[in-house]
Amino acid sequence: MVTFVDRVTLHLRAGKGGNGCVSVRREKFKPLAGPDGGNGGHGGDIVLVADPQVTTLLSYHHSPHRSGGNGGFGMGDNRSGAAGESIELPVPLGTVVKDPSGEVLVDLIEPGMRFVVAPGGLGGLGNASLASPKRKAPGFALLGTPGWEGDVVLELKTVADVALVGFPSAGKSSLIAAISAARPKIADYPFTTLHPNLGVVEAGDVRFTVADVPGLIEGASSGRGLGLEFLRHVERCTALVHVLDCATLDPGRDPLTDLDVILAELAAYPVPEGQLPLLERPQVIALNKVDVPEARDLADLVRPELEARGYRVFEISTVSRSGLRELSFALASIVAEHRAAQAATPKPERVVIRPRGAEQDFSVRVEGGTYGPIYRILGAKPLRWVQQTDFQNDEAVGYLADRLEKLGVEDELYRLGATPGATVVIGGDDGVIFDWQPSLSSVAELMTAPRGTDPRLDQNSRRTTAQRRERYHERMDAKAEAREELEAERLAARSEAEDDEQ
Ligand SMILES: Nc1nc2c(ncn2[C@@H]2O[C@H](COP(=O)(O)OP(=O)(O)OP(=O)(O)O)[C@@H](O)[C@H]2O)c(=O)[nH]1
Ligand SMILES: [Mg+2]
Repeated sequence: MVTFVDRVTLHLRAGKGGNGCVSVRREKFKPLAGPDGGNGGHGGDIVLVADPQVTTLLSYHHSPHRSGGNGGFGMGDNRSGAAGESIELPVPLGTVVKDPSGEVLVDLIEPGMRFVVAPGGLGGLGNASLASPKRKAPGFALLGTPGWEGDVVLELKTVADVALVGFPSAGKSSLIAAISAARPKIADYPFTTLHPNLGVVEAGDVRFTVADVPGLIEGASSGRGLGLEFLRHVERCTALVHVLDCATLDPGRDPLTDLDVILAELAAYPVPEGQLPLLERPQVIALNKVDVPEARDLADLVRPELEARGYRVFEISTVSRSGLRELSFALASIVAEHRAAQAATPKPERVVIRPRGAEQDFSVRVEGGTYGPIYRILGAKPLRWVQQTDFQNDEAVGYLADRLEKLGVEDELYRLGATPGATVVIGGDDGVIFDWQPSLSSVAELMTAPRGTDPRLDQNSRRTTAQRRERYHERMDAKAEAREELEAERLAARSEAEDDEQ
């Protein structure tokens, strides 16, 4: 069975960037001829592409986990790592990409539109690229950063010019089948259509798309029948056609009451901001099934009333095909008029994607902790720099400190009252924790240290075993003292109590 899938959650992992390489060129009489470690390759992106050939999100429903290729590691002799393979995911036109909280990231409505939904990680620089006049022979390289990882929701909204709405079995699917090449399921029981069908209609030199929507009933806006959920597919339509069944034998139903019920339901449908409410769009009426004699009589009866209410009315039959041509041409002219008006007015602003975290370089948040305040550094740059740092390598850690200093992180910490030894965390819950040792940039620049070292790190802040042992004894002594004091207090209290008793 083919299921119609109009909403899927994708679990994405873009490729990781390759690590940079630390390498030193060797020449015959010059064993240390300069750094030549190449850069790591960038991780592969995951890109969504609006593809007119694709009509459903089904393939993502079956395999929602997608990942990009990892970048290759840099190598000696200035060889860069290969870029990770990017993957392209074709999606139907009209796919809306949202983050799990429901915020729209992009609306892929034009053929060929591309959206880098998960950017790959950056390749790390090799030590050749990190060399500078001040740092002639870096003994470290940057690590590749992880690619973007997370979930996005794809939601398909059919992009149709004209929407057919009406009660179940009014003949919406029959109409679409009669005026286009679409072959939807048609049957004489309600709710035959469980998902919108799309057909392309050609009338004169106008080509437009028509969608039918699963039948609506009274109370659809509160979830009866299939509800109004499917109306989101026609949210963007230019015009509506009310398909009214003139041959129904159901008690209490006739074209006029049917229309009023549908109008009430449509009025309850909230369109997204910036779009015209459904009932303010052009609407025409198709009185269907006039091949049945009683239906034709009824159509003739209600027609004047509908026209008096301002509607253009077409009497049609999808069986005898009468009236279809007139209806198609009328719709074509509405669509063409709308398109001309659209072309004349400047295009509405396209969805702009906010670059994540680009508003500010970094921010420092002071949090209260059991052992004094914690200074939490947040921001895209510091987080990336931490990911790029090889914490096994003192020089790489020194480089990180330099970068943070240059960004102004140290100044900000001073401003917020951090003192040497304060706890500094870079990142969120899984951030990296430091004891802050302020560096004086001027001092750092004056110092010339041998390759592979950073003098600031030589001031080893870790206590030696002897120091630790000393601290331990001090603590034990203090504890013993406290215990003695308590004991003395207890005894004093007891003797007092005994005194009272006597
Ligand atoms: N006599 C006659 N019967 C029609 C006409 N159009 C549709 N029908 C019949 O009406 C029934 C319902 O048609 P559908 O096209 O499935 O109706 P629908 O509006 O798509 O219904 P749902 O998908 O359930 O909302 C079918 O048995 C059709 O054969 C028509 O012009 N004349
Ligand atoms: Mg149908």
